[in-house]
Amino acid sequence: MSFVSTYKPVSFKDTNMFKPLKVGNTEVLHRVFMPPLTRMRAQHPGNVPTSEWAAKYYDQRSKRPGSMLITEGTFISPQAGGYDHAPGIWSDAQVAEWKKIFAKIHENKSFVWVQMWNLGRQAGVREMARDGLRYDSASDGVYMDEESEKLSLEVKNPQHGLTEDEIKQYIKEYIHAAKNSIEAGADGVEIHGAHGYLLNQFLDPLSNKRTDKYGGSIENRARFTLEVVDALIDAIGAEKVAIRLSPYHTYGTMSGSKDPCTIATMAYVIGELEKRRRAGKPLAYIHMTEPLINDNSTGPVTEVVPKKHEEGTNEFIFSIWKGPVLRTGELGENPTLAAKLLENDRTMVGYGRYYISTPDIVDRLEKGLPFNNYRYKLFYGQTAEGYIDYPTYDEAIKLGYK
Ligand code: FMN
Repeated sequence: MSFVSTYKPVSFKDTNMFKPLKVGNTEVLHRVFMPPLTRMRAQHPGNVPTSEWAAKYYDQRSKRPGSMLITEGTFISPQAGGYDHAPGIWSDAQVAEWKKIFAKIHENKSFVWVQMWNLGRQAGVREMARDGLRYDSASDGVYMDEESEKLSLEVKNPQHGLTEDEIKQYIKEYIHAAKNSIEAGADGVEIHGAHGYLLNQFLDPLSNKRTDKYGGSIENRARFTLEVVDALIDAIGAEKVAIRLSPYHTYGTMSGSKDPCTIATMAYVIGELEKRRRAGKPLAYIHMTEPLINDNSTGPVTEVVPKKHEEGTNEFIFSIWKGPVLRTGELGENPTLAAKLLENDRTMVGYGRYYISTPDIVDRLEKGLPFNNYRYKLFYGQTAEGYIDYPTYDEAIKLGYK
């Protein structure tokens, strides 16, 4: 293994990166955060985190006091799931394991947010059929692609558009999972509204063909997302709630920037969140996925080759939303861009793949030291290898990294 040598590391010591920032009820001591990173190391059946490994993994990455970590996508209920080795936070057994993980993070004086995940039509349809669970989305039969349609019909679990009662049930499950997260010690929750998962399927007219109050106009398509937001504000308090959005992404067969109206939908949601902020219910932050050509970086199974950023920008959020903004997407390879984003005093920057490979990434960003290369083939899998065996800088030097 070796250090990344394809670009020259720079020190962020004298930028806003090392200024504290209030996020929800927490005060982070620097503006680097670990974005949600699915690692597929939970136990099946039960979707229980493997805490001996996971506690070490999150411990290694929260050693720098005042760091902010967002957990990997975490299912709010079995019906919201569909990957055997991703964790959930609906059961007592899961909460017990998360408690141990969050305790480690807090021992390091760092903070943790749980990403609330609901896959919709990105679920493994075979696994859903095996477990007697529906294959949900906004609308009946609007498949991501031919392959998922074929498989879904083969296993006799056709894509199902949610009924209003089922939407209400999901909202209850979001509340239950959010309360469990707080009980387990989390500092807050991030609603996953991005990357083509269920809430994004409702937001996007390509997957949402409904004719009721959850489909058609922007207001209607945004209704489910905002109902989840409001339910969680009531359940755990606005300062403990956040959301992730990805206006430009086509992952999961979303419109992204192919549809010039996508930004209008996102701007509406963000405007509604700003209204709540002004009414004394401020969400902790909004997390924006940056516009990338390489959609693989939402969860690659092949190596990510950085490409230039596509036309489009998330800057529009600053004219609407006046709270903290988190931004993630190929910033590891683009230090100049990261520095530019940090000039805005409400901004935090996320490093995904390099937080996996570089547990002490914050120290290295401060000192201008190179990151460790990552092994993308080990991003997912039930191994300690590629998970808890990445060295700190000093360890890497001893190991002979070049
Ligand atoms: N994004 C999420 O919102 N939830 C996830 O669970 C999630 N899992 C990911 C798993 C892997 C292995 C990778 C590489 C990315 C994942 N992402 C997920 C996207 C990252 O949060 C991030 O946006 C992406 O890696 C781009 O940042 P980077 O260029 O710094 O890696």
